[in-house]
Amino acid sequence: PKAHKKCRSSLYSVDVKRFPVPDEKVFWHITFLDYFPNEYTTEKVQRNPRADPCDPSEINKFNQLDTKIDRRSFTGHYYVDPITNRPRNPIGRTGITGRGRLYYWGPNHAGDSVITRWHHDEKGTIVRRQANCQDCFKPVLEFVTIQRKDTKEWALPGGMVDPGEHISSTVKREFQEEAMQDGIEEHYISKLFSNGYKLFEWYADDPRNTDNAWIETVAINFHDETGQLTKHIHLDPGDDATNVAWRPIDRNIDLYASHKEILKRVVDRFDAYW
Ligand code: RP5
Ligand code: MG
Ligand code: MG
Repeated sequence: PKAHKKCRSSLYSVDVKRFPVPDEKVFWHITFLDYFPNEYTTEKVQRNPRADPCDPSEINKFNQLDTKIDRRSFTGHYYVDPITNRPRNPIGRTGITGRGRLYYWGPNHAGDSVITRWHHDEKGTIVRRQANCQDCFKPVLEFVTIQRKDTKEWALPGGMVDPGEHISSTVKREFQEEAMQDGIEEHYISKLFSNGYKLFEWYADDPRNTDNAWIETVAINFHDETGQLTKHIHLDPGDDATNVAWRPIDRNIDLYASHKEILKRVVDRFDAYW
């Protein structure tokens, strides 16, 4: 697997330092004798009744569907320490143990939506840009992006799967919460979200990941080929967002967590400009 990056940057939150993990020491099978990560779980998570118990020994369904909580990983079977019963991050070291800000030991499932349409100029023509091949112009896609309140980074609209919730409901609900005004244009939204295409389901390189808790996400593409549907949907930043916008896609875009990798998948899907 590819090594994670964003969960190794020096700080977890303002005052918690991650133990530095160099690129070549990420994977667990590489010996790192003087690896002494800090333990960190926020007070808020420790007190939250909807979060897991503080002692993971109380959980006996790791790597399984635990009633309404899916503790399975897209990466396959993850290791659980036989003494502490703590799950181990399937990608590698993050410089911190505990759960940080995450509710669950092991995988924390999320969903993201990639809403796309073709990028048009003022005259209504699809914009084409010169691609990496000779005399070859490719059409430009645009997507809905939100600016996150927590890190200020631009991101795909998305959020955590509620217990028992189907991923298709998660992505629609989170899009409505983060990118639109409440309860309007339900007809257009339902139409847009009726035809999804799964782009990605894997470990997310999220800055909140720890050695014992991490995010995995399913990203679903909803494409509006003619642009006739999304023109009725008015974007308005919601609870977790300070901004929302349509933005043309290219390779220089910098996004939260694994979202850039997800965008590349949609570009490949439509053979668009990158
Ligand atoms: C990312 O964190 C996922 O891809 C998803 O976008 C997000 C879920 O967390 P919240 O938006 O609920 O904070 O890794
Ligand atoms: Mg969110
Ligand atoms: Mg949200």
